[in-house]
Amino acid sequence: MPEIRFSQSVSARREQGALVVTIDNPPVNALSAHVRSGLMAALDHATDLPTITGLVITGAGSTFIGGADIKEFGKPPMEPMLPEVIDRIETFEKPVVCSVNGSALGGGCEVALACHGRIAGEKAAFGLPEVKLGIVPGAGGTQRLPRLIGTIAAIDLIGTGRTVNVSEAVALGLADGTAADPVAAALTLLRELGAKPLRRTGLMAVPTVDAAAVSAAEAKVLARARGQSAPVEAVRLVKAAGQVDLKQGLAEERCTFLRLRDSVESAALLHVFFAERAAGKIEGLETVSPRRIETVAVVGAGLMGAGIAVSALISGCRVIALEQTKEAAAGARDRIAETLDKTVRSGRMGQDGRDDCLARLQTTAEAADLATVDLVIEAVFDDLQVKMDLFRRLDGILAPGTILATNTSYLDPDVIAAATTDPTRVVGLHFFSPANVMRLVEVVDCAKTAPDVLASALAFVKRLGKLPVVCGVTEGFIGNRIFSAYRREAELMLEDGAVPDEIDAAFEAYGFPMGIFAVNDMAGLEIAWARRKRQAATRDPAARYVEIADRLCEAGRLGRKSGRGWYAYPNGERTVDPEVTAMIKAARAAKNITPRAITAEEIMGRLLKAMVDEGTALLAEGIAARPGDIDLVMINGYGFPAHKGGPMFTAQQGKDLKS
Ligand code: T1G
Repeated sequence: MPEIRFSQSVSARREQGALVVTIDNPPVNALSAHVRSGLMAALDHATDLPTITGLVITGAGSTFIGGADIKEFGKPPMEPMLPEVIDRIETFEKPVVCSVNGSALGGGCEVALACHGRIAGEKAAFGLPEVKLGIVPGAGGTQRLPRLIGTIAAIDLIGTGRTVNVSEAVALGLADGTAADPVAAALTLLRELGAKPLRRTGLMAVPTVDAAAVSAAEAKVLARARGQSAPVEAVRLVKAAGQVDLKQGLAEERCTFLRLRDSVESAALLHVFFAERAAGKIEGLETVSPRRIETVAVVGAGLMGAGIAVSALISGCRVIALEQTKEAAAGARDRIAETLDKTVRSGRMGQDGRDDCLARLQTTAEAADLATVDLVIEAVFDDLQVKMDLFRRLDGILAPGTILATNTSYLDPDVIAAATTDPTRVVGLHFFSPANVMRLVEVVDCAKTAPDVLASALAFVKRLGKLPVVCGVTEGFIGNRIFSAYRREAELMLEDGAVPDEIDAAFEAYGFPMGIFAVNDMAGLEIAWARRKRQAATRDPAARYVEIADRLCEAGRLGRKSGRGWYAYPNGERTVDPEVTAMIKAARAAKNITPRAITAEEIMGRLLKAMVDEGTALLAEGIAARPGDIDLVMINGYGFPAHKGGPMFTAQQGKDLKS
């Protein structure tokens, strides 16, 4: 059958009397204006030709429809608008069935909801992830989903923005069935539907449900929202679906969608979305092929190493964990197995997946076993001599193509690389703890790192499902340098008149999960103390230096491990300790500082400024390539609230408002 073209991205062919319409708008078949007009034209065509029995809508490539075209946001609206297209599908006189070949997200899921039948291919996924972009569904999702799958499940899906796979979609009633050849199955369903009155989702009644269950589902979503407004609005709209008619519900949804689309929250989350996509793309690496990485060695399987090993195993790699003794190697296997068990308990992996991972794990005390691996990640104690000795030894054992990565947080990877005969194969992979959970990895482009080694490191991190951010060599890389800067500012404020609890409260009210001093207590104060002692000789004597943390350490207050630090922890509860308050007072008195009250607004303003100033310096030094990279590090490594977009985004917003 010849192809009929309706627009640059929408075409169709006749099959078994129906029109099989394909959306081909790479990369993700977003609902750009030409897709919307193409769909309308296809519907017109089917109306005009009485011999056409109905429509099957599908997507070319691996996505069904990735949603509204977010690159059109902020541009003048172009007809036809999506709600119009969706209304036309739902009220169409002939059956319309979608063959969901891949992800049906946002507007894509809303198209599917309006169809009279939905067949899921094996790779299908459904979701309304709008809240992750700071908005709510804008084309009927909040009104049609509860009609189809019930209010409770709709609150969960729309309020969290999570995506469901095929089996869950079928169980929820979101998909009518699944098939290896979804177009063929959709054509069969179309024939069956043709024989009876069409089921129009928007006209269905929302199933009645117990109010207490709705409240519980709502509470769960709101607990995660942490100051974000989109999930709150999304839940409100889903609940309204059960109380008002479709027309009123849709009008309320559209109005909320348009309001949120212009919000700072949405601008921030879109910035994060695009920053994440940009982070993996490095100028000059576009044509560089990464090396194949299938077998990974992790040297030093402590907490960090075990987490890295688990991530690599889950991604399908073979892993060799190297320890110093046979006993330590056995301990490493236990730690890795325990972390995998935790993953099973959390529901993120099945028992079979765990067994499969363990089957790909080898633990050893023989460095010679690493001879043929593709990548070695060193996660031993952060001591320069230890790491240099290790790299020198490995350099003599490994095949020439093997990549050597260091997980150091503060040491100079160029010095570590210099211990090898081939520093071009050395790169930094700075994971965050716990490494099997945290998404961020700073990929350190060392002075001599070869382009294909950097490209391989990036590809490997992405394969782990993590977020790589490239940075140059500097003490603490991007994240810890910024962390040091705002921690220093926080300590200056202690001298100026604030107490730890006030600073932490302001930080947490802004949206960070935990205050600066509480984080310090959790991580332990001794590593920074040791660093300060190392740096004492070279410190600028004219620069303001806050000694309070040193006094705490000298008093044995090393953080939670020692039972007390910036706070006391009676019964595990974080509590203000008068002893610390007295130490702070004494430090002020020793410097003749008259304390003054500092408001929460000033506290947050000063902390943000410290972050932005350090970020600006990192950009100027060429350590970070883009402001968005800095924002990603702060959001994914340090708990900066994503819906505020990161410090650099916040600073830019401030400038935009002033200009
Ligand atoms: N619009 C425009 N471009 C998009 C896009 C979209 N919706 N989604 C992705 N891209 C671009 C992306 O910027 C990148 O571009 C490329 O596609 C590949 O993306 C009315 C309000 C579909 C699961 O939130 O989750 O519908 O960097 O690297 O890993 O209610 O993209 O190459 O230039 O992520 O294969 C709701 C967002 C929109 C889905 C594919 N939809 N996208 O993952 O590729 S709002 C979403 C994704 C909405 C209605 C409303 C993923 C993906 P570049 P990628 P991937």
